[in-house]
Amino acid sequence: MRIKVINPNITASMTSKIRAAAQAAAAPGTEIIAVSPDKGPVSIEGHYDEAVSVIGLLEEVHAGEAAGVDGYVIACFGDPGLLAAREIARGPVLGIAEAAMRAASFVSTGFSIVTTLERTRIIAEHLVHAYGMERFCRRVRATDVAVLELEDATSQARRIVTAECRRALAEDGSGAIVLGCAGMADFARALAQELGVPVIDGVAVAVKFVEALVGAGLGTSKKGDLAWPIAKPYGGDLAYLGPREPTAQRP
Ligand code: 2AL
Repeated sequence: MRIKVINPNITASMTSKIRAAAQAAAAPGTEIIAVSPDKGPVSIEGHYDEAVSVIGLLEEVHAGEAAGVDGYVIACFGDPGLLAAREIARGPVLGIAEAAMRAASFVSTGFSIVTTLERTRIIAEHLVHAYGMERFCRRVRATDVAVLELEDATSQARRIVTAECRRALAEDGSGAIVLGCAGMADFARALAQELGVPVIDGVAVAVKFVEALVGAGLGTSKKGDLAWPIAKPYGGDLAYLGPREPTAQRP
């Protein structure tokens, strides 16, 4: 089975970290293809960053479809372009935020999300509502750690995230922690040991969920709003993204 894990920002060190987390989670027969687009923001910390990142992300999904990839993980906690990516993919496409929240709901009755900036915290709250996870998510907490600080070994990011997780467990009545950024993937294992509760990195659980779905013979429904995009010309620099007839495009 081949799973393409897409970091929608262009920071190579973060893609390496995401690759390592995905490979550590993957079953022996799973090949992880971890990539980031060649265009877009260095980090995704707001709606605008997300919107611009989606072009490069969709290019990677198109390339994955041409290569016959079995499923995808969108490795950014905003789950940018998730439904658009599902429209153009045969197999399952999972975002790390949705995967992490659903995993947390299996192992606790309530969890806290610990994320990066205050504005990202608000976006994560939107996702909690979009995914119907209000009954499980007790609180979303910001750390004011910028995404690229997570790539800087000399920064205080790890210490700050750990302290916020401790506050979450003390104050929120939560039984699990969801890490609210792909750049925190390498914190999960040690944090779980340190805190004594499940600490969920969305990259790892999204890989496991894709393996399970593909293994169960499940792909993205092509009935309704996730059907192939309607064939039509697109103009200007984006003409190459114009949807073609599904039969012509995907035999
Ligand atoms: C993220 C993430 O996972 N990758 C990125 O660039 N920004 N999420 C976040 N909450 O800051």
